[in-house]
Amino acid sequence: MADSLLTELARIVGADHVLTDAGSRASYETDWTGRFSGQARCVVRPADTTGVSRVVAASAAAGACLVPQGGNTGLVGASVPRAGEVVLSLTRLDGLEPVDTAAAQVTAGAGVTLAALHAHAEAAGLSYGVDFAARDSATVGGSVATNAGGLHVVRYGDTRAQVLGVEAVLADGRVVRRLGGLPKDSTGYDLPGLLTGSEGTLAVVTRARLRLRPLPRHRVVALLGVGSTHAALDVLAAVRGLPSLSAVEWFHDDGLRLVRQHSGLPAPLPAEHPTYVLVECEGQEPVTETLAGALDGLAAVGDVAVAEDRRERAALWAYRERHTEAVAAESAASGGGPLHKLDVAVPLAALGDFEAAVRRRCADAGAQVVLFGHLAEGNVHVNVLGGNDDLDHALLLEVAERGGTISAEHGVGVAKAAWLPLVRDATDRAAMLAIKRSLDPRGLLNPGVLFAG
Ligand code: 2HG
Ligand code: ZN
Repeated sequence: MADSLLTELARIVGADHVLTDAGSRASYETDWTGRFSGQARCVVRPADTTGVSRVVAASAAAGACLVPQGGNTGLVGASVPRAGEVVLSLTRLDGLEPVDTAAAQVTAGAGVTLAALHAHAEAAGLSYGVDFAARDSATVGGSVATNAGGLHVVRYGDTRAQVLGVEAVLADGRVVRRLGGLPKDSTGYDLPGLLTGSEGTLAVVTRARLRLRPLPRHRVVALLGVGSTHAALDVLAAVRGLPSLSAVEWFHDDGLRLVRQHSGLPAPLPAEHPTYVLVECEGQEPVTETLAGALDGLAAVGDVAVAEDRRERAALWAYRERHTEAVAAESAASGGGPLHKLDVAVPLAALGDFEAAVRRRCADAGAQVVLFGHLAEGNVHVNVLGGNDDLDHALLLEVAERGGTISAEHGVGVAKAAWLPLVRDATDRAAMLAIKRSLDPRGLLNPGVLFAG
């Protein structure tokens, strides 16, 4: 049967950029984890904002639902189709405007990868404050849509803290544009702030005006072996006040074992430890002495490796950054059922107790769990090999009971939509739904994401 929407989309973007056959659609239809997947009516790849606007308008006229997609590195099922939606790929919107060095800002297209954004900023002597392991594929649009956090929130804040403006296509195809980048502007509602973290449910982000920072001239990374999460928190307390502090990450011996097994990396420290903390400092002046001073005499620290040189720093970061791929490889190799990834955060005062409860529940369920994440924010990546929804429910209850959040930086997506009531009460959800309904009254944008059913 002829699909007149496909004909119309091909007229807008060119037939080469409307993917209809199963083979060319496949990589857009399954997410990075392989856990979320569905069939798309087609994948459409406009080249610019006008193209996105026309695609959205044509889809709306046909009553077709859209799933916006960037680098498809999301982990909550928000960027893949679920029931025959049109996948709107933004990867061709990869334009980077010249860096405004006086304002320390840049405007980037939704399809620019984080790696390309970093390189562009660095070439102008500046840096972008958000970074994470999926940088080579993850895009500006996707990171704005999820309000991605990453490795340096302790210093620079999350993506929302970098977003000075956005350009976005509304559900009917009209374009809202706020890219002026004025640091002071108190005229009305903060639409860029609202669209940041809206997971493609309110509008399609096409460009973002982003804050940049001075490029640090000095960096140091220390990997510390400690006895427990409580000891890791002692390290955090000791470094928290350093103005140069740019990351405090943590993982455990079980995660390190998987990383080494799947990457072949050597042991990072002479001895093995139950828990590891990675601390990074950066600044315009040398930072190594300051970090050493803060750690000096700290009883919690068993062993330490320090790196200043770029290559050696990357070598230490690899033990933390390669957890995601190592856990995925282990899950695939063990064939022990689906990998459930819960990105949560709890108040630091509850972290040790939360960790114990998670380990207990997973052991009782006969599931293997690997915990790692961003210690400074109490952001735990709970990776359950052979997980299931009942166990997710029990674990997310443990989070909520401690005043935590069910999504710290990956978004709610479809993965956590059913659990939104755990952390957002009825009034709060009604206010969010009112916003959704006023901007997308027909529910065409990313249905099933954020709000279940
Ligand atoms: C990270 O911090 C990412 O490495 C991925 O947020 C976390 O794989 C995960 O669970
Ligand atoms: Zn993370």
